[in-house]
Amino acid sequence: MADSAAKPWAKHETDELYQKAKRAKSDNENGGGEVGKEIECENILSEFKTTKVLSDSAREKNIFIHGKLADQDAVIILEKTPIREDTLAELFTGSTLKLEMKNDIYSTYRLQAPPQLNEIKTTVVCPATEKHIKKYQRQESFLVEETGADYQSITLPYIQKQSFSVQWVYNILEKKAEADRIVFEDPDPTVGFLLLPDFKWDQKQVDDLYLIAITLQRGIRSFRDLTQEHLPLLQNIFQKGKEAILQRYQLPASKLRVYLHYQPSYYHLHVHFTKLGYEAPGCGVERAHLLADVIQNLQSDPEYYKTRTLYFPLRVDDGLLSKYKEAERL
Ligand code: M7G
Repeated sequence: MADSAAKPWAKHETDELYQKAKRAKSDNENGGGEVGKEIECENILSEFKTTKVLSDSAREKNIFIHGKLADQDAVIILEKTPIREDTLAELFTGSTLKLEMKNDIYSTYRLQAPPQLNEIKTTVVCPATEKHIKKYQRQESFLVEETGADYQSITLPYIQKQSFSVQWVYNILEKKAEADRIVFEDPDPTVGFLLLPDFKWDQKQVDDLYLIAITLQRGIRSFRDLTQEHLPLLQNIFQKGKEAILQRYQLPASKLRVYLHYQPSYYHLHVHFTKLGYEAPGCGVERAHLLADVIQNLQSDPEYYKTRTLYFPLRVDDGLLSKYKEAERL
């Protein structure tokens, strides 16, 4: 693990959050209703009934499962987390070892780590919609070519009816959820944004750093809606986002991949900040567009994203793909 300098930060941060979370437990029990604090809670997963494994990866050590939680559809994501350098001493001294085989100078073991070093990052989406279940299912994809006219006649009508709810985004903007996770906030109504950890990141190490900047302005669905008038907003997110990450995580701009997705899953403008070198899901060229390029494109042509043909992958059972097929655009 490379960024050992950042570990004291990580440990301090998570310990503090954990303590705060424990204090928050009673608030929550009193019906505070705030979502997103890390609290000790009952094991709701003991009632989970698996319907189907949507996808899994031995390499990434994760599994996406569809099932029922109290009769509601749910998606559960289980993911083994990286081994941290700052926990090695505890891992070596506090574990038990079971020998699997020994041959000459080679031996393999099963190490049973203390429970606190053996956590599985768990994400629960409940109630999950059909669209969530499809999102996490491994599927074949097709590259779609979308002209400016296609966007108006095919994509826009579809996303206006079919896209994921952005209630979670509004909860963040209104500080009803994840307020204690905000890393940076610019409250300006036009160029302002909130920067906070993406829920894919457990914040325990900077190697897989992942934050999102969410614009305060509502109604900008994706970069198809951007024109030159949004340049100050984009430049502000780029500049202040990088500064905030340097200050908090000691990670310079030269170590960051800052980009937008097209198509996004959630149509409220947001920017992804990930650590360069970390292969975040969706960071491939067919989906991720560097914010630096987006800014330059708008500087050279105010109508760039209204008129350009854009390419993006769609999964085989994505309703939008059917629309492109119906329109004989595929
Ligand atoms: P996207 O490009 O719209 O979709 O990015 P993607 O999920 O297909 O990449 C939305 C980003 O927001 C993703 O990186 C998600 O992991 C993240 N995200 C989604 N939800 C529902 C939440 C949430 O409730 N809290 C936080 N902090 N991040 C979320």
